[in-house]
Amino acid sequence: MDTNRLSKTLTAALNQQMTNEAQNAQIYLAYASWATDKGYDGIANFLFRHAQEERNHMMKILEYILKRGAKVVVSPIPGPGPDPTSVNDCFEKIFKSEVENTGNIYNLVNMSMDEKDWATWNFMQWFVKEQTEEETLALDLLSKIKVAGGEKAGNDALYALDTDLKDTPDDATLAQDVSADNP
Ligand code: OFO
Repeated sequence: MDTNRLSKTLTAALNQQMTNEAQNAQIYLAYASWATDKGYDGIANFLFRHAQEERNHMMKILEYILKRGAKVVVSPIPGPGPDPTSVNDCFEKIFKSEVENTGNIYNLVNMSMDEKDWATWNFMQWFVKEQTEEETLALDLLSKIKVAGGEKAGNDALYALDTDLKDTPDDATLAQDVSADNP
């Protein structure tokens, strides 16, 4: 009796997404190590925490594949690419990789809709919301570095940013959670 509830195509795509999430964890780990090396301990703290979030995303997908009776394939993780050249570059790269990952998530949503696999479609909605949050967070980081002077940010501004990021919450407020009383 076949107990597998996932198509071959979706199984392959979900396995690929596991690797994408693992690669994102490596990117955050690499950038956190770079930030530590440069003396930006607050930024590093934020990035280390985020690396862990990406690993959790990978685990959620792994668990989902198994729970649907399909096969998990753990693949080699591509490298994180070159280190950032500045704090500004670091945040720009993070925003870019989050936007890319949103594209990967949307593809999975489209595929599950094409197959009318509503269980997978429903599962992926958590990731759609998460990506909106992560893009918002990355955009907030970019705004902060822009206010601090972007590529030209001086030591004082970078120090203030570094101190601020140490305590920055891991989640951003989404538009749907805002009210007129609480903008
Ligand atoms: Fe897995 O959320 Fe970022 O990419």
